[in-house]
Amino acid sequence: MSLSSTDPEITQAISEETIRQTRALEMIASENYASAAVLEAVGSVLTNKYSEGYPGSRYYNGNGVMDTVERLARERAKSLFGADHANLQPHSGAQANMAAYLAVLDPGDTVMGLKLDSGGHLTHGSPVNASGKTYNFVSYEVDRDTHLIDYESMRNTAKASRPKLIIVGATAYPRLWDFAKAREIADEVGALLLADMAHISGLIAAGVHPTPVGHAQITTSSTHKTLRGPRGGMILCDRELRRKINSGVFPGTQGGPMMHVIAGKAVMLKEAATNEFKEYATQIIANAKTLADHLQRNDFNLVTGGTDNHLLLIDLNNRSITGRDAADALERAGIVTNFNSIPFDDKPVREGGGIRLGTPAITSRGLKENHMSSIAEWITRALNNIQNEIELEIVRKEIQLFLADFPAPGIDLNT
Ligand code: DSN
Repeated sequence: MSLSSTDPEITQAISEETIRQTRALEMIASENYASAAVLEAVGSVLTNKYSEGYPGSRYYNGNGVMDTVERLARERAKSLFGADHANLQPHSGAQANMAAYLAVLDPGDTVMGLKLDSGGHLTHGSPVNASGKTYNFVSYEVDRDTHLIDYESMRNTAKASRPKLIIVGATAYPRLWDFAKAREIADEVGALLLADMAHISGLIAAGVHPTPVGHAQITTSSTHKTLRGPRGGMILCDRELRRKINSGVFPGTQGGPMMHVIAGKAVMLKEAATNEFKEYATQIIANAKTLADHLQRNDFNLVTGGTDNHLLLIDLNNRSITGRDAADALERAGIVTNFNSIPFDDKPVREGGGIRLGTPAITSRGLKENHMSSIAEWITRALNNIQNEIELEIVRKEIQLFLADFPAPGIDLNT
């Protein structure tokens, strides 16, 4: 029986969400459109199977096909990123991080991560997250003036706190990382280096952002951001850490892997090795840089003064509005973003002094540099009129009309 005949409410919700995803400018930096092939794999019968363990060593029978799927995913990840070992079982980027910590740390160990308002992630030691509750996290920050990662301060903090692990990577940092320098610092204090490349893994796969692999002994990622796969996570690591990392995932922090999602990850990894993917990743950065230029011309302040990757962080301090109010007005105008803390923010986390914008999803729809001036104008009009519902509605209609020429990958509105 089809979903529409058994469950009209869920059918209706999926249909509404499909329309929402196609009619708005999707500019959340961590979101994207998975291909039809990825969606097909994730919606397959592989969801029915229990596969605890790893290829060739499972706790349940009937896993021959699952071994093939997981081996394909593993080999594709190793080849794409040049890694010794890959584990595709983490259910998410957060799970990948927790499994990696369990693999190499003991409770109470000191770990260094980027502070949340400098662009860090919850799992990099936030006190409300299991990472911050289990390990003794110390933070490094971006430079107070440039808002760039300050490697000298990273070195000084590392020397003072002697961490066992240093984490590099962010959710809201618009510039390139110097992974070689971070490894140098980690070596100086005898720490392991973990790179959380969740946001930039698609750019790294395409070779348009420096890779942490070869510098960080462990690299974690989600698989659905710039990589454009199904929602999930993965871990890459040096050969020597292979067993510890595998145990950290299963049985350390997870039970049965989601084999349907691992199949989707395998499909995504094949797509990410193509020339088309390289063009897409190159275009993401070109679009972000062009959008940054247009927004700056319209008097928006960007954290670090621009971008080198897929995201921009607007500092709203010169506009007297909070990130939350700005993001809400943008949504009413058909531009979906998120409010975000900015470095040294004086606003509470749930208000945010800025908004984060990303170009991955709009690039997947085929938008190019010449479309960025229109997007900057729509953002400007919306944020100059956050209480003018008529103007917000006019912008929303203009965007909807514009997007009709750019079908969203993986979405067939005729079915
Ligand atoms: N929630 C993700 C993001 O939006 O950056 C990080 O996991």
